[in-house]
Formats: sequence, C-alpha cells, structure tokens
Amino acid sequence: MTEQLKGKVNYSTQGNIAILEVDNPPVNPLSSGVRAGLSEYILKANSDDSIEGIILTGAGRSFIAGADISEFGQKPDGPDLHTALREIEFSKKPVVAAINGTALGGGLETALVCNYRIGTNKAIVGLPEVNLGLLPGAGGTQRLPRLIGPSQALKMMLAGTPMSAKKALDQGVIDAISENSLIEDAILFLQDKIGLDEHPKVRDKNDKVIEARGDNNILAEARALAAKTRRGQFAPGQIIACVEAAINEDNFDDGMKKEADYFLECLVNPQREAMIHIFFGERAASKIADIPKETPLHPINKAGVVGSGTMGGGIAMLFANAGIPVLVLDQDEDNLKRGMGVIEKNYKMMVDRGRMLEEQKDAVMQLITPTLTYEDLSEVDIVVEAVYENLDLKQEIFQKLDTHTNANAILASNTSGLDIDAIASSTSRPGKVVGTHFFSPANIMRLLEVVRGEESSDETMATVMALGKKMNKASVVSLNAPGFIGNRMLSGYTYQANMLLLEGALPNQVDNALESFGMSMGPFRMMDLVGLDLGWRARKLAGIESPLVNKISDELCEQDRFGQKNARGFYNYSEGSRAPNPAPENEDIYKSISEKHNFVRREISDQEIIDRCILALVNEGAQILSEGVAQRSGDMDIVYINGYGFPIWRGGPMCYANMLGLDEVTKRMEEFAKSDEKFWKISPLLTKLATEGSRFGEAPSKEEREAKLSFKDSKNMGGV
Ligand code: 3H9
Repeated sequence: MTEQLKGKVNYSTQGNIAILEVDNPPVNPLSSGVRAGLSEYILKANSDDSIEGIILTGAGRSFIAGADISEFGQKPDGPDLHTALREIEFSKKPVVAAINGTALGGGLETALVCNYRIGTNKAIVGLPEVNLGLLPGAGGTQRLPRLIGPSQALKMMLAGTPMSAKKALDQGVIDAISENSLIEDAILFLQDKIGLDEHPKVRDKNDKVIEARGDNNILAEARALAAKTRRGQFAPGQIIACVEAAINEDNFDDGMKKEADYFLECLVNPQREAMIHIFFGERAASKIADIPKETPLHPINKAGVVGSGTMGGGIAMLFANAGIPVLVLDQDEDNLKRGMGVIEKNYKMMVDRGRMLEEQKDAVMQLITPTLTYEDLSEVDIVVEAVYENLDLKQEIFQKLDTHTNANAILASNTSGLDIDAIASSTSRPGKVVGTHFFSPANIMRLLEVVRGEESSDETMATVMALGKKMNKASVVSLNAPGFIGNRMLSGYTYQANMLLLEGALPNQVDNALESFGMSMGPFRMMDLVGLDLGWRARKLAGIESPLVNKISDELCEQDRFGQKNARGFYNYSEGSRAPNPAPENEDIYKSISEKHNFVRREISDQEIIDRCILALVNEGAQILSEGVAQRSGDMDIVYINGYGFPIWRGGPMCYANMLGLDEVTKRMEEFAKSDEKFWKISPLLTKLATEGSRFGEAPSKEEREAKLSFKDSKNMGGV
C-alpha cells in the first residue's frame, strides 16, 4: 500500500478463508488507503486458489463508519469507492460482512455489496447521510429498498438514525447475529455456503421494488415525513427521488446512475457544507483547547440532583438514561412527589409512543431515588443543582452540598446566568464547581453549556464534558460571563424583533419571516411560550421603568396578556392548544406605543427582518469570540442549532455569515447602523476578518488566534 494513502486493510488467512480487516482508527472510515486495500485484497483472495471464501470486518470498535467525511468538498484523492465495491460485489468467491461494530453510511453500503451479513449483538447499522446533507451514494438507495422494501428503506434513510443488530435482523438488513466469536461464527457461516452454485446479490433482489410499482402511497408518505421532520432540507427530496428510481427503473445500473447524479447535486449544495461543518463542529466543541486529552476523569458512578421541578426532573432522567443511579432531592415532600410523578409520566409517554419498552422504563425508574435529606448525598460523585435563579439560595445549597458530599464530588449548577464564581465561593472546593446549563426540557434538548469558573479544575471540566457525551449532549464550553454564550447572543436577536415591532412589523410577519428562514420558532411565539410577564414582573419589583425595547410587551402584560400561560400574549390561544392565532386587538397597542415614541410605522421587508435578527446574532457571536468567552466560532453554531432552533442546514449563525461573505455581512450592518448606531457597533474582529477577506474559523486572524489563546485568562463580565 502506498504511504500517502490514509488508512489500510489488513489481510490474513485462516485455512480456506481470507480475512480483510479495515484498519483506519478510530472508526474505520473509507479513506483512500481503505478503498485501495479493499480492491487489492479482494483481487488477491480471488486469485489465490487456496481461498474459497472471504470475510470483511473492521479493526477495533467500528466496522466501517462510512465514507471519510473530511474528503467531501476536497479534491478527490486515491481510488474511488465504487470500484472497490464492484470488486466485492462481483467477487467469484462468497464474501460475508462480519459487522463487529458501527456500519454506517458507506459502511453499511459496503456490507450490502457482500453476499451475506452477520453482526455481533452490539452491531449498529444505518444510513445517516441525510444528517450531513447527503444521500447514501454508494448504492444504498438502490440496494436497501431491494433488501427491506422501499417503504422501510425510506423511513431508515430519512430518519438517519442507526438501528440495533436485533432490529436489523428482524428487518432483514443482516442475516444472522453472532453471540460468540464473530470471526469464528463468520467462518462457520461461510463454510456452509462454500460450494453453493450461486451466492445472493442484493442488486438482483427485485421482488420488493417491483411490488411497490404503482403504489403512490409509499412516496407520498415519505414526502409527508420529510416535510414534517426535515423542513427546508435538500437531501430528503433527493433520497426519495433515488428510491423512486429504484422502484421504477428496470435496470439496476440505471438506478445507480440516477443515484450518482442526485448525490452530486447534494454534494455541491451549500447545505452539505453547512451540515458537515456541524458534524465536525460538534466534535471540536467537545474538546477544550488548553486541557490535555489525557486529563484523568473523575469516575461518575452515582449522582444527585437538587430540585425536582421541570429542570431537575429532566436532568435526573438524563443520568438514569445514561445508566447512572441518581438521587433527586427536594426539601418539600409534595414537590418531590409531584416531580417523581412527572418523571414517571414522561417515561410513560415514551413507552406509549414506542420510543421505549415497558421494561426499559422500569429499569430507568429504578435508578431514580427521591430523597428529602442532604445526608443521602454523601456518596455521590456529582450533584447538579437545579433550583430557581436566586444567588443567595444557590449559595446556601452549595454550602450544604459542600458539607454533606464527599470532598471529591463535583458540584454543578444549572444556572442559566448567575455568576459561577460567586456560587463556587460559598464552598471550600471551587475547583470542583462548574456550571452545567441544560436547556428545557433537559431530557430532550441536546445543548449543554458547560460554564468554566475561574477555578474549575481541568479534571472537573474534562469529567463534565465526558458526562455530556455519555448523556448524548452537544456540549459547549463557555467562560463564566453574563448570559454565557446562547442567552447573550439571544438578547440582540430579541431586541431586534421588538424594535421591528415598534417600527411597523407585526409579530406574525416577524415570526413567519424567521420561520421561513428556517428557525423552528419565531421570536414572538418564543416569547409567548416563555411568558411575557417574567421580565415585566422583575422590572416592577425593582422599580425599573420599561426600556424602549420592552414597551410593547410590558403594555401587553399591563393588559393581562402574559403569553401561552393565560392563552393570550402576542397571539391568542384556544383552550388546550399551543397553536398561535393572530390577535388583531393588539394592533392598536402597537400603533399607539410606536406613535408615543416617535416611530413612523412603515412596511418592513422579510429580508430586513431576517438580516437584522440573524446578523445581530453574528455580531454578538464575533464579540463573544474575541473576548474568549467561547473557544471557537463553530461552538456558537453548535449552541444555536442545539439550543435555539437554528436550522442545521444553514450551519449555525457564524457559518451562515461565512457563507454570506463577511464583507457583505458588515456592509448590511453598516446600513442598519445608519438608523441605530448604538446597537450596530460592529465587532472589531468581524471588521478585521471581513477586511482580510477571511472567514470565521478559517485561517484565523491574529485577533481570533489571540482570543483562543487567552481563553483561560479572559473573564469579561461586562457587555451583554
Ligand atoms: C457516506 O458514507 C457517504 C456514502 O453514502 C457515499 C460515498 C460515495 N469520516 O464521533 P466520534 C471521526 S457519509 C471521517 O467522536 P464515537 C470524528 O470526527 C458518512 N472521520 O466517535 C472523530 O474525530 P476526532 C456516513 C470520522 O465513538 C473520531 O472519528 N457516516 C467519521 O462517539 C471519533 O468520532 C456517518 O455519518 C467519518 N465517517 O462515534 C457516521 N466518523 O477524534 C459518522 C467519525 O478528531 N460517524 N469520524 O474528533 C459517527 O456517527 C460516529 O463517529 C460513530 C462513532 C457513531 C461512528
């Protein structure tokens, strides 16, 4: 094998069987050396007369994790995958895929060109390309429908979620599960097949696709599913078109040609770049630049949660789902009972929706134990405090935790904005104190902001990041600065939405514009959901006059319109429904407040709405980056996609700005600055990158480099 190629395939023999082992750690993607190795060794096994069967497997924990994602968008290098797969498919000697771990994307597609597939009971198979803005482009859209039927194949490809070995066996994706030694079982399996005149090829199994011809429901259902679950995405339509070809083309290779054309269209679509940016961005975000990879982790075998409300309950579920026994503490017995009831109800809902088996529910519920006393927390390795936002109360709780937990336990606060250092100062172990800002509902939302206090130790940070991974969270580190990353950026976004309302737009125009941009919920629907009265009450309590930007929402509160909670806010809600209906009765309020504050209401274009709200995120993001509050621009994209409903196919606000061009971004901001100079102070980092013709996260400018380097030292507590 040539040295420059990436990854390799190991070749060995056991009697009359050749074993090809893909070796490209950590997860064996189909990089250039793997593609070359597969071709070379299939040919070698075929030309060796002593060999009668071939096993294809993977080294380590993965079979093959798919195509090498880092190659997309780069100049093609080395032999192509289709050649290697053809060699396997047309091998004279039978080939069995011995699936030892994850067989994803091109990995499963490789298994589908083998004559047989056998997996361990830990094997995972799937075609997740849709999550990268792609379609299975190595024959998956043509072979999977032939194997399991177009309807099931479409569901699997549109969901992009992997399935267990057991499910794969039930559906016919694999032929057998090995309960013992996979290679030994694969050899036995093959010995049984050697000598047969013919070995099955998935490409020849036409029954299921022919049966689907003329059944319009299959494609219509897939389109409905894609519209519901993948709004705005390009790849799902392409996947459906490929399966349509699998159903209707008489010749398998004609379907393959269509797949290749549709794949190419995905490849050049900007959504592909955006979604792959998120794939790598999520993995980058989980690393902390100045904390070595080898940092020892504090083992988390038992956890505690203080507070049994919505957040506390959701966090307890996360521990239990990760297999970690958890104590839920509340000082009020009724609250605790209610909280445990809500947890049970949430799990029951999952069972009812087929997302969990009854016995799984019983198993996780067994891991959650209610308690009324701090003494019970003496053995836990971590506690997450999740009570309401009040510094005095949190400090009091942390003092108790410091007294009652063992000295090594990590103490985390789920605060969404209080100063972690102030909380840590109430303990004797500030190095063990950290912020874990989960988003509501914690058991569903993927974002976790891990807030690094002045003294949070490397071990504490590394342990919490690893815990986040175990909980399947997208974890992002933020320095301890007001609003952390997400809420600080959000303030400019909602500011702009409120100003647009004062200037002449209506809530549903703003919401519709941003939802058609791809946001999962417009800002006014979001404000109604959160409750308009929170800020209003806080201002009243503190005797603060409403700032201009809140004049309208505060007036709505004065008129008893608090949002969804009392069925009227910016919108009206029918009883028991969360669907917003226009509230024309509010329009007089908007008009009179605008007039009172000297705004001449005007027509505002949807483009202006999108630009002002989204570019406000970008500008604050650039500022956060230059202050070192976030480590890298991609982290802000991860925050916005996983916590704030930003469309994944746009790659997050910073990626969106990159794609728009930073010079164009600054030009539009300069235009807005003409009417609101105070708000539109363009971040010097953004200006610098735009002037250099650079992008966020790419060829970092001096400022961006320095921002990263100063991450640990910077602690700007100002300027939300
Ligand atoms: C495809 O197959 C297209 C074809 O249909 C058509 C072709 C013509 N490539 O996630 P982890 C890296 S598209 C390159 O932390 P885990 C990853 O960046 C592909 N690199 O591990 C990370 O690097 P680093 C379809 C990859 O155990 C390291 O490996 N396949 C790839 O939590 C460890 O990753 C997929 O979409 C790759 N394919 O999870 C599967 N995969 O250490 C994508 C991973 O530098 N992969 N890396 O940060 C996964 O879902 C998970 O990685 C997996 C392991 C479940 C496999």
